[in-house]
Amino acid sequence: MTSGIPADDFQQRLTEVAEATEKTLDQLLGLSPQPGETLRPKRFMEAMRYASLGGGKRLRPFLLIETARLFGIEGQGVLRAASALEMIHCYSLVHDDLPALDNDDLRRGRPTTHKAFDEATAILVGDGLLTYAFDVLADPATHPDPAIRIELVLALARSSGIGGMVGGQVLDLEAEQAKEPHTAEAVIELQSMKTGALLHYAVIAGAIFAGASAQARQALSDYGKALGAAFQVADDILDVEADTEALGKKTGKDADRNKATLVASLGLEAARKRRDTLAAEAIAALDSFPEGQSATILKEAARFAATRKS
Ligand code: GRG
Repeated sequence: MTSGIPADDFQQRLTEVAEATEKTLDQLLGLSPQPGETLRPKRFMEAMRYASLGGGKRLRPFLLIETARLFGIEGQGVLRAASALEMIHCYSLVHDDLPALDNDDLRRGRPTTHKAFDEATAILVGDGLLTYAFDVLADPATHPDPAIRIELVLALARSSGIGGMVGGQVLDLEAEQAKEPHTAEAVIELQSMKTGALLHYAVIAGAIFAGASAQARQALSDYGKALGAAFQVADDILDVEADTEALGKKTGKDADRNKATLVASLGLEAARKRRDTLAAEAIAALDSFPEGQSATILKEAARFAATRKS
């Protein structure tokens, strides 16, 4: 599972991308209305910023940006697409933490949005981030070619919507009520939707942005699927092994809530093995690319997704 790049270089690049994403989100979430908007309510924008700024690993933006960089594409447009994706992720966290869903008080090491503001505001923050993500992608400032913008929008809708993240969340809720233990196959499918689809989108969006060939997209798709699955098994394992402070959210809650996890259906040791196998599969999927810095860094990202501590 080695990728040949020192972990420090990966961490440094992850930090750089996180800072650039933070700056772009900060600009996008300003108080000035855009053409076609009337005004941006002040307290609501504070809540939008609270939910999006100052936290998170920014792994999804990282994957989008580094995939585009694999094809020599960088710049403000890519950062806007990466920030739009992060908005969808932040909306999912805000809504997932709501009393009607997971009812969590802690996220990214601080009070959840509905705790820091109120429940109605948190619902609207999710709605606002979800809508704004598609606004940002559809804006010509993101990419001059309308065909590319439509492709980015469509793929994000498919990944985050009914048959992707939202559908996965629905299956997750249904699984909590199930009397029988969940089969590993059912958990794998649920997780590929709930968490995997958005991580897969991150790499596919980078490839769309760069106009990558069908062959390159297939390799990246295989990489994204394996990485997404490894990331979620790692999440299941962290819920059992990590402590709340390191993780920045409450741990041990999966078992309490009868969550469908691979630790529950396979056991801890088999879940660890599956996580490592998936990370190795993700790395192997990139073997068809020349050994440039970006492919190497994407391989390191797969290792990171599997072995992260938070
Ligand atoms: C509410 C529509 C809706 C969907 C929610 C993704 C999701 C579906 C809920 C998030 C709950 C959760 C903890 C899922 C497990 C995997 C996951 C997405 C963890 C958080 O992602 P990280 O680790 O978080 O990338 P940071 O804070 O680093 O951005």
